[in-house]
Amino acid sequence: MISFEIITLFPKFFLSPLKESILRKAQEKGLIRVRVHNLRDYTKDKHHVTDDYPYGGGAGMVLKPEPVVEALEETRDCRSNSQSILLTPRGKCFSQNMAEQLTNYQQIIFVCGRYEGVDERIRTFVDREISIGDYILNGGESAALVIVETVSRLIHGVLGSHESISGESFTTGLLEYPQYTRPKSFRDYAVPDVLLSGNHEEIRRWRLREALKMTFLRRPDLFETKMLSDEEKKILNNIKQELSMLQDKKS
Ligand code: 6GU
Repeated sequence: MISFEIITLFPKFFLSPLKESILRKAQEKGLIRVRVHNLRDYTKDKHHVTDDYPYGGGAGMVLKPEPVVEALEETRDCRSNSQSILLTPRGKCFSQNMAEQLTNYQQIIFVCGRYEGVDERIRTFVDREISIGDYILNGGESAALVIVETVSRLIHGVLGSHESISGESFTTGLLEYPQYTRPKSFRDYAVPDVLLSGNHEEIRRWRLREALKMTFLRRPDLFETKMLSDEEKKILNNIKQELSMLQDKKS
């Protein structure tokens, strides 16, 4: 069982996302536990102040260190192998690889930063800093949900067999091949014949080719890190030839 602890100024933000679908079932099955902690509960002053004006002046407020560090220390389970994460646009960019690493911890504690900033000294009290991409959110709350969901679905038993992850993109290192369901023809757009052929080997090869083509066209950067099998190399070369022939015809 992996425990996620989320330290936030906006606990209600998490109410419905954690009560739906796969994350709800994962909690009911006891595979994950998610607890949301209100940062204001860890203040010691009468007015429960969590932020203050920045020294040196400037716009916006800065998250104070005392409540955050108090929350981290009260939440951390010393008996389990625990990882604390500050969510901030300055962090290392989240990835499927990072999610796989995080499944090795028994407890993951998130501190949701605010976009105006957190007191710099908070950074020395967390194990790492993570961002979920190159854009600015109002705070780390959405990022915490993204990471909880990504890590949870890697835990054995969270997905049913029909939702299996073995063939999906970023597991194979390729973008996914196109999928179709009924009807066979929709507004003059037909399902590719090969998928109706019942020939499993041909279908496998078609899907691999489409996945390689999609990746080559949209995310060629993924090939920089992916190891290709001999079959994949052959198909990819064939795709490049085909595409360059199409180019030649146009010009
Ligand atoms: Cl973790 N926080 C904020 N405020 N913005 C972000 C982010 C995190 N990741 C991407 N943008």
